[in-house]
Amino acid sequence: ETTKDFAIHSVVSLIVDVPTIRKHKLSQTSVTAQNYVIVRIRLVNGVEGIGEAATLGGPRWSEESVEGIKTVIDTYLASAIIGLDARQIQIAAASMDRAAKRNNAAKAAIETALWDAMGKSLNLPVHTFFGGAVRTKIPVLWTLASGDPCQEIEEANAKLEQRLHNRFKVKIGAQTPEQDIARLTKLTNALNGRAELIVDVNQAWDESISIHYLPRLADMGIKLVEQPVPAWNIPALARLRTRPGIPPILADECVFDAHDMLHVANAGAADAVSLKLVKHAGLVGLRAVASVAEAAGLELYGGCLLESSVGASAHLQVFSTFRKLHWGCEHFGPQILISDIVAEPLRFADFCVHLPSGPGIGMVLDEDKLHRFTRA
Ligand code: MUC
Ligand code: MG
Repeated sequence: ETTKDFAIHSVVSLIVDVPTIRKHKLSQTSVTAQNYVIVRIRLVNGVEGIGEAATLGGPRWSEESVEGIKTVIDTYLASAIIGLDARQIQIAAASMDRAAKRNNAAKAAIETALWDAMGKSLNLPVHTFFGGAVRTKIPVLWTLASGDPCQEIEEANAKLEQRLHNRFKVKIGAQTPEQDIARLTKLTNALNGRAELIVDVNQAWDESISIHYLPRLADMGIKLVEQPVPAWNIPALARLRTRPGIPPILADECVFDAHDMLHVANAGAADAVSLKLVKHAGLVGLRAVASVAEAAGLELYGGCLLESSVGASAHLQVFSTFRKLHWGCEHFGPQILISDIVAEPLRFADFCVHLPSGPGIGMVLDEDKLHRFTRA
């Protein structure tokens, strides 16, 4: 095959809204549908690569919304890569960086589609390009986020019974800390050693609330606390970690790029980092952030933004190559949708999500489902 075969012929972006099976409530927002931008990149050789940019409640979890992502792709990023060789991902990424600052979710969706197109052209799964998978399944948690402890206990029990999940992440911070402690007490009592719990505060607390409540979370047996304070307050995280009785801290919104990771590691502000394509601008960026974390002795956590099987399988292509993935992953997203958008969704069994075996990211779009959820 000639280089020309791999030239990028077209870039199409679609906004897709998929309802969730229940309301998902975070500290700052609540969603009843997941909004994605699906990117389809066609090469001159006829192969199509796909990628996904996930958001959570419009521009509330981070600054990017599906409307913004689609506009940036259609107006700036598509023209920056059309005609380039899809195998030269670094050249495409540099061209996108010249065309637009940040916009990491938009860039990640395109980069994913390029890796997928390359993998499908060469008949190789994308993890091959990242050194090859060292595991074919990854422990996966489920997030409890209805806010109603009775519903949450029922949901957790069902997941345990079906052997789908035995670690749960509880979204807190939408209520007062006392209300959240009461809710968590009900959950820990009901689950009583049958499952591990971690919490995500999504930046809702400040340093003094954290000083008071983090030791109480540790006493309850909470294994990990994600982003208790605002993303900017890295010094507070570092001070909190020097206090006795503080559970391990997971950095999420305070780490977007590798520079952020270095800063957090140097400050001693976290024990682990949540890795997400939407934050790191693509698979290469995700690997880079993970490398900085590994070099600093931080643990890796496979993060998500409630992706469909498209975005989730892109993450798994890199997560599967880490020699150590201490906290497993949280790619339960495909299971919270009323329907996936691919022909053969990711498989969940034995408390794990399983790495697909097909070429590229291992996913093929289901055109009917995609059409059903595509925004007019
Ligand atoms: C986040 O902040 O971690 C991931 C899982 C979930 O329930 O919310 C997201 C975002
Ligand atoms: Mg988080």
